[in-house]
Amino acid sequence: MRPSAPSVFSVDGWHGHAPLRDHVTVTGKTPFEAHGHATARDHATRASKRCTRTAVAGRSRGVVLVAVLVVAALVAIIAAGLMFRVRAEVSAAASGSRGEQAYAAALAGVGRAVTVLRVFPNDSTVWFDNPDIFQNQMVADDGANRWYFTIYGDPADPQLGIPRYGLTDEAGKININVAPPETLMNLPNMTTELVDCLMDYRDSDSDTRPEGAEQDYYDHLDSPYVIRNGPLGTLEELLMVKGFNARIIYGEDANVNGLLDPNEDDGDDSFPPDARDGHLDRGLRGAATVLTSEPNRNTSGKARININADTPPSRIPGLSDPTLRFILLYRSEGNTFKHPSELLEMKYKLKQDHNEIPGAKAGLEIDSGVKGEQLAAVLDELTTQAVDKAKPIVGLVNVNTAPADVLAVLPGMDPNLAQQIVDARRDLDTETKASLAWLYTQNLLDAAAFKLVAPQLTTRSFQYSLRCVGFGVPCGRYRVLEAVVDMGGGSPRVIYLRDMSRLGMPFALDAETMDRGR
Ligand SMILES: [Ca+2]
Ligand SMILES: [Ca+2]
Ligand SMILES: [Ca+2]
Ligand SMILES: [Ca+2]
Repeated sequence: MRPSAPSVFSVDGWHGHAPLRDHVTVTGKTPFEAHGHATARDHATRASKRCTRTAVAGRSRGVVLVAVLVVAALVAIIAAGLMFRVRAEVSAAASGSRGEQAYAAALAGVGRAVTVLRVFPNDSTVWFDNPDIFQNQMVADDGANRWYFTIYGDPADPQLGIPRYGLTDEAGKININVAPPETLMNLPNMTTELVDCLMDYRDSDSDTRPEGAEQDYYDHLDSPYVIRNGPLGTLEELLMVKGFNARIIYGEDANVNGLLDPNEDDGDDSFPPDARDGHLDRGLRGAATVLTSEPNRNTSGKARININADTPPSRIPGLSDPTLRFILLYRSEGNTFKHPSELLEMKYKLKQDHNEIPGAKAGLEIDSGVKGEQLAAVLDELTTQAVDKAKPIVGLVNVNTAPADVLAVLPGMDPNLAQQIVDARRDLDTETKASLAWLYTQNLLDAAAFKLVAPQLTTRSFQYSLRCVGFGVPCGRYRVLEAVVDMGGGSPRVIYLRDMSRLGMPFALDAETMDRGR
């Protein structure tokens, strides 16, 4: 039997989501740089220098506003050019010059996010939920209309109907490009068939897994296409994978606002179909990403030392000679380390005599000397993969920001342990949380359990996503953008931009708050 076409855009009446051509991945440069407006960065840098924490916290919101107005002015100039690159579909709500004003206002929001991340990359209290700098922010008054932006994200409780005004850390999600099958299987809405199909779609071979599908399946579709056989570029590319549809990716959240809207809780009475249970199934989207990576460098930005390299290191900052000797002996007997965390409380029985080191005879048990005190240095300074600037570490989950239900899906974790971690991290200071070692030194995990989870975890984040609505009052024109900002290169770059205006205004405008903001 000829296989039917995969349900890409039409399952259960799901026509609402933008096809793939609506997505763009802007690589290498910010929109400002991409269009040669180097001064945008200059302004932003100067602005960020002026922008002290108190200013952002409210003492002088005007300073930030001025900075954003400067960015917004530049953004307005380049908006038209960028639109051609994005090739976004222009919905009725967004047509005409006011639509472009709304688009520019939304882009100003992206600029605000970039500024905030540049100044406070590690302070989630500033960027996670902060209406003072993200809600109803006025960028221009053209006489006829006042133009605002609001940056929003999924709130903890979709039922309350209030968005969270802030950015989302992508490192708080599972990267489906590198997650092993057992992790994928634990994600919302996943089945063994979906996992096999995704694994086949992303693996480089053409060997079909038991319930999977390789190129030969896609060749026989009514409209055949070539599959990636590599990492997916966007989460929405999942729609190209056999078995996936919008219901699996977006759950019941048809307008992707993270809130439980009336039509998402009325069963089949109106689109979309839902369980009518007072609960919003947010689908795979809230827990999955394709965009996380971090440079293989220590916290000071220096290249890490590869303990699997042919020439073992002659010294390791923060580590003792016995540890260095341990690494040397272990490697010289043909072993390789899987991950630096393996060194924690590690013992090894020598198989050969090592005449160059006194006492190192076959049968001697040696000790790495790595305990809780050395663990942070081990994890920061060492790596087990070749150090290559072009080769970041992909898909680590930030143990300090990931929600409990995301931590729980990792191998070696369970819901109980994940919740304990989330509870414990609330009381820890930034310095303690700077290294993964806290999971061990705070007695949440013993050495064996730590080694199991450590290779999947990080305490750093480099990619942040946001959704931003730009709108005019009183005209009511609006545009909604989704963007991802990447900090991996040292300064923020917008690596993903999508116009999602066609999904509608994400929430009702709060006129009262806006009047206060005048
Ligand atoms: Ca395969
Ligand atoms: Ca394949
Ligand atoms: Ca919704
Ligand atoms: Ca419904």
